[in-house]
Amino acid sequence: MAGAPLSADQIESHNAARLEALQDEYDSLGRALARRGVAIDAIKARVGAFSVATPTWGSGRGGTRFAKFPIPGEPTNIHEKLEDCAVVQQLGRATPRVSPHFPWDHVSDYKALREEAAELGLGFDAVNSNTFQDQPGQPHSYRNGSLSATDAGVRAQAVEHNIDCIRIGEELGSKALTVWVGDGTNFPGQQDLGASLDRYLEAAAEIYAALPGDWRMLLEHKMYEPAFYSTVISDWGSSILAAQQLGPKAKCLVDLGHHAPNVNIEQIVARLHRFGKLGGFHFNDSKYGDDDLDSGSINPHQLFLVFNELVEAELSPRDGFDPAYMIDQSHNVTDPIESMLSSAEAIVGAYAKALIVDREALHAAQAANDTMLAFQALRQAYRTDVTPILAMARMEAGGAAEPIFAYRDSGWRERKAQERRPVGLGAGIV
Ligand code: PSV
Ligand code: MN
Repeated sequence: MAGAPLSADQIESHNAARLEALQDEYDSLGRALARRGVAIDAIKARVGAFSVATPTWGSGRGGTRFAKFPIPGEPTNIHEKLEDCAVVQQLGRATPRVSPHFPWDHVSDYKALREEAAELGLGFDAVNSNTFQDQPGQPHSYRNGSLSATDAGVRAQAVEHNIDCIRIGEELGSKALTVWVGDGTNFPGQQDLGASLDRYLEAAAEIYAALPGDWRMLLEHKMYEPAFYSTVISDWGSSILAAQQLGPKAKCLVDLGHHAPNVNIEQIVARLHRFGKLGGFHFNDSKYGDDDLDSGSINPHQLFLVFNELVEAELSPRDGFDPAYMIDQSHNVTDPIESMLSSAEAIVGAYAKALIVDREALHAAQAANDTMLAFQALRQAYRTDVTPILAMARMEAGGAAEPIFAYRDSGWRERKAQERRPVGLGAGIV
């Protein structure tokens, strides 16, 4: 890779020191899996082919409503964000694309930005629009909503911004627009619940009409925040209805943090797939709400169950099944590069575990109503430590056996702390 940010020699010596032990662990796991009828190399190949996009906004330190505590050397512009995402890709090898957010990542020359990313070994994933914040100089405010606003001028501005995002995405080589609106209400009676959705649908149809033929529009639902009484696209039901009304290029995006507590997200995944509307994911984890914590840090089992449904979906594909996998997290207390490395590994690991489920045994137990054996089919896969598969796949692709340690040893952040301008104080991101 021409413009890789870290020294390939350093990664090589990191790997050389670990290769013997890793090979031993890989071979031992290979024998254990072979006894279960699973070929470890085939799983490694699937793992190597899997990828998830990193969010440009996740490369800076996030914050809460109360404060943001920046770290020295964190990126302050899209160019530095790309560099950090390239570090994640170089070491982890599972994140070859970044998902940009506009206008946060605005530049004057998108062709040059695409080349800059390619030099770093990166491409662009779905573009995200932002009609949940006002921007300097913008004629209309989003204080009363955007695509669902009562004011036609506000709606037109929000539509135009989304169309601008599509045009930018075309220059960057993206193939999807992710639309999340913060529209909603805090008071009963504040808005007509039906009419708000009508206005949203009408505006979303204008954006849909501007999609290039091979693009998808990903509708992201969210139960609450910033609106706390009602949200226009609050749940997967509203999302799928909107996607069905808009047309075949509109699909639903599941952000793992955007549901009521205890909701069965894997079932939502299965339902959306059943109707050919599963478009993508924003991976993260949560303890209480939309916490945007690192993927798999709180509930790795849920992540596994989501991937179990995705592997089932791969086996019985519906119309255009090709979900856009993206991370959407806010890294408030860690180095964002480390969090993205750890999250990508958790996501790929959940996929690997889902791949080694004995599906024949699972389906037979389901057909026979043998609850315990069905559960055991999942349990056996879930408790398998797939770390050697992930490490071997990474190493073979030029990444690091232990990415976080390799990253620490690289001294990247310390170097950037000397070069980059400090981040100002302020509140966090949404
Ligand atoms: C909203 O909470 C959200 O999940 C949407 O995906 C936004 O684009 C992103 O977070 C902004 O941080
Ligand atoms: Mn999201």
